[in-house]
Amino acid sequence: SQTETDTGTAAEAGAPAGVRSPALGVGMVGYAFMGAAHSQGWRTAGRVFDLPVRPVLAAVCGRDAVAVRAAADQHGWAAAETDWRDLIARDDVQIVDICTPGDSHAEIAVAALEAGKHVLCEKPLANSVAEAEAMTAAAERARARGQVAMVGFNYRRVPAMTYARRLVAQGRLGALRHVRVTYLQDWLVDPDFPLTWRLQREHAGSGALGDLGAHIVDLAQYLAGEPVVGVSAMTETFVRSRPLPAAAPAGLAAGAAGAGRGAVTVDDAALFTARLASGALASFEATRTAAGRKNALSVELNGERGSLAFDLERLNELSFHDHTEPAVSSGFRRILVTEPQHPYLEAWWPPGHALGYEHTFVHQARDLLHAIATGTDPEPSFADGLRVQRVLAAVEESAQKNAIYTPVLP
Ligand code: SOE
Repeated sequence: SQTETDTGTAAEAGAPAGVRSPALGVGMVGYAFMGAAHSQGWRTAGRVFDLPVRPVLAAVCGRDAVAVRAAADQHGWAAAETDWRDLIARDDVQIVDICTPGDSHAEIAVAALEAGKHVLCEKPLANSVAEAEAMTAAAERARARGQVAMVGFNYRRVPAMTYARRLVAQGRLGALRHVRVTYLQDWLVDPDFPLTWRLQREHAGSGALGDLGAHIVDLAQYLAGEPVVGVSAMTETFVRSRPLPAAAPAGLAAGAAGAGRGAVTVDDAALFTARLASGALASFEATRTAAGRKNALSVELNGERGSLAFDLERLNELSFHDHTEPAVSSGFRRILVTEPQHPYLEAWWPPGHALGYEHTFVHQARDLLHAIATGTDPEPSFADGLRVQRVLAAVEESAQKNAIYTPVLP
């Protein structure tokens, strides 16, 4: 059964004044870009949403004692640890939030689940299918004990995406024919961007594929409500060696280059077509070398009865075309997804007062806490993360065979 404490005060937990729901301590491993984003989610969720359990930012963990203490102060964590095993062992930590590179996800997640903790793990779930399988098996065993494990595909929690899923599930698009998704960034255009962990297979598992492709595979499967069953893929590494970094840079910042160069062991870009279980066709493009594209995630779904289109750079908007309307007056119309009836919006600002990237992490924290409090299966679960991992593996296999169609499951 889940361990709950009620030792925190409402002020500590960020609950609205006068509200006292049980507190759950969060321990976060990693504090770079994703750690900062998750901290924002944990700090804000209880101030905006009426939560059945409220998060307390108990401790953050990183290897450098001085830097992790500074991160704790900056992001509002009560304590700092330098060994993730000590973080997991803390009595005031009931949720372990993993924001480290992929090479440590499996070890930390399995240990945390076995120690009786709930787990939130950044995407991609792991660096290999075998690791993702072990994590999913550990999550299933923990589920029987009342614990919850969720993978951080935060873009499901853009209100327009959650609403799009609702429209698809209601049949407003009818049978899907096409799913078209792209995720484009440009921080690797510069050939002198240093060789950080995201460019090393042993740390990141893959390149644009796991970093960005994982998001769009999850989004496509979530929005369509069905799995990818096979892929035909090409990947490319345009810049094959890069300067070694002088020091570990934070987030996507280039940081200073040191002496010497090292080999890039992951893809810069991945392109693939796919079949979904229903027979719908999909196309995916993930790259970190698309000059001028900063965080450009786009989705289009075409069905028998209509279409939906979305662009993350205009994330409060969803375009919808209802093909059952008379052709003379139909066409794509812009829905401003800021009404209180839209997902998550009941707790935010009045209509038209837009949300942004950071809010997806607030929604993620909210949904995890609801799953814990109500004992419901979390979404996306580790099993969802594993489904994505299998698609990534099939993409790599297909790319190695020169775009030969590769089934996701044998
Ligand atoms: C880097 O490409 C990155 O930080 C991804 O790792 C995140 O998952 C994405 O949300 C933003 O870009």
